[in-house]
Amino acid sequence: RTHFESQRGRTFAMIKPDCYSHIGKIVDTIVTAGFRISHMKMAHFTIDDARQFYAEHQGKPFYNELVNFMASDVVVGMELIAENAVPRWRELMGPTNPNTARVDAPRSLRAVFGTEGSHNAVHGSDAPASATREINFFFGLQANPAVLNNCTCCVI
Ligand code: RTP
Ligand code: MG
Repeated sequence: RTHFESQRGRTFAMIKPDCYSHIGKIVDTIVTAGFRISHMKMAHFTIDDARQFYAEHQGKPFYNELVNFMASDVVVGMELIAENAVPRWRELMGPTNPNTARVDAPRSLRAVFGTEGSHNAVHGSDAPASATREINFFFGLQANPAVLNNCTCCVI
């Protein structure tokens, strides 16, 4: 395995409930940016699902609003494969707050599709370990070394 290949990884991406009508454009942006979408699923979180998914934020002032928002309508979860998938997806998303994103990263997904505050269009894992936890939560999938390292169909 080359060093380049060993950097290849996966992340969990999710289209939040405010962006149902923009699924096509967001998927197009993801593929055009060079990610491989290895799994994709629609779901509608219960309040308890949303609480578990964002458990790290329990007790923060925005937690209840975030949980209610995430359970308010359908979401689309994706496992994305790319070199340095976690930071590359976060870069494509842009800063957490859409208003900040519009100033600092005007072409990012949150700048283009986010409205304000919690309604920021997309989610992305903050570290490889978070990606594993979130992918297991959403799909129940273990990391597949064949997909990560030997998939000749992936031109990324
Ligand atoms: P995410 O986990 O959804 O990808 O977002 P993130 O890493 O950029 O931000 P994080 O700190 O993990 O916050 C999770 C989500 O909570 C909402 N939030 N609202 N009003 C606020 O101050 C505030 N801070 C965070 C956002 O929906 C954020 O994406
Ligand atoms: Mg986060």
